[in-house]
Amino acid sequence: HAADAHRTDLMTITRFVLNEQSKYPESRGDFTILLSHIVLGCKFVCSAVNKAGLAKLIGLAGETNIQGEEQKKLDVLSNDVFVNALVSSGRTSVLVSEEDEEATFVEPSKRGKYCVVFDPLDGSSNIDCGVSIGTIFGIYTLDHTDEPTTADVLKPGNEMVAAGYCMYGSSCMLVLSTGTGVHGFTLDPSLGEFILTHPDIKIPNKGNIYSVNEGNAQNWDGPTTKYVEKCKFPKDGSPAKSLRYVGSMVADVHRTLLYGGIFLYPADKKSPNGKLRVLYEVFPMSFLMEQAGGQAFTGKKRALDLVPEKIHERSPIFLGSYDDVEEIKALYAEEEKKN
Ligand code: P6P
Repeated sequence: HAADAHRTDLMTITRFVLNEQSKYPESRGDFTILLSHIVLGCKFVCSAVNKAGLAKLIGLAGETNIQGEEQKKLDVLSNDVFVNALVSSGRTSVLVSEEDEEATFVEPSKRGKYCVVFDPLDGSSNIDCGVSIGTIFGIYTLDHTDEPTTADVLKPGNEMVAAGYCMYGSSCMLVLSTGTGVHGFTLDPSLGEFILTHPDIKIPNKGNIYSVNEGNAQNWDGPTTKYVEKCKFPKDGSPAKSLRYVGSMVADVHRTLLYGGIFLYPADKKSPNGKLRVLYEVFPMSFLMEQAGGQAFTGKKRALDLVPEKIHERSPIFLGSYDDVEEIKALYAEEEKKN
């Protein structure tokens, strides 16, 4: 039977996580139940995003439908789906969403031992031009039985127990780490199941792609300016790097994870903390990069060691291939010595 195992022994994401969780004898399947609700949300969003192009015809997602009702924008719709799925899982106590100004505290009867931070539809401004967008999430455990507060999610990324993203592009891919490596699952629409297609993803130690919005170059600080200059005009005779920038974090990070290289959203004069959000963009992507053998740096420290003070706090971020990030860390260290 081994010969056609890939056809008859389907490793679905649920089965994969059950296998992983069976390593922890004390686990009672709570995480698996939580994850199955996140997966449900991703399947819904995948279907809605794929229909988005038809929205104008069938009045969905931000259009006025034939009854003249204002349909919800896709990112608001996605947020409602994820909040409802997470609350109904009965495994969460605190939720932080990019779409909601305040954290959601789950009612006592439905509380569980996890806190989830997420961006339900990151890069949603790219929907109308068909560019890949995605859901990004990170998971903390609740380590007390008192009333939950925002303190339960204002924790360093190094306390996250799992993180992942789902990319809605030419195919729907869910990339996940529960702390034992990074694994990629592709949605098989005919089965409605995410199937393991990329086991144990490792990012190349060095890449030849840099990914940054060059339009902000006039506002960058010294080390970032020097690093990008080095990518374009290498002094050591090595080939110049290629620039690839989609402008949708999930797409840029996914390419970096698979092909190697570095993704940068630096601080600049206009935004001293950069643009990307710590809890549900920087931390989950940094967690994945480290689990895949890469690293993530804020310009000052290891990204996962940041301790956020506000749930929508931003941070500069440099993440990707280990050796590439080392180079920009050295430039920031040099700058530090001068000051
Ligand atoms: P800029 C999308 O709006 C987003 O939040 C990320 O997905 C993406 O990496 C970044 O902003 C792009 O920002 O300033 O380059 O357009």
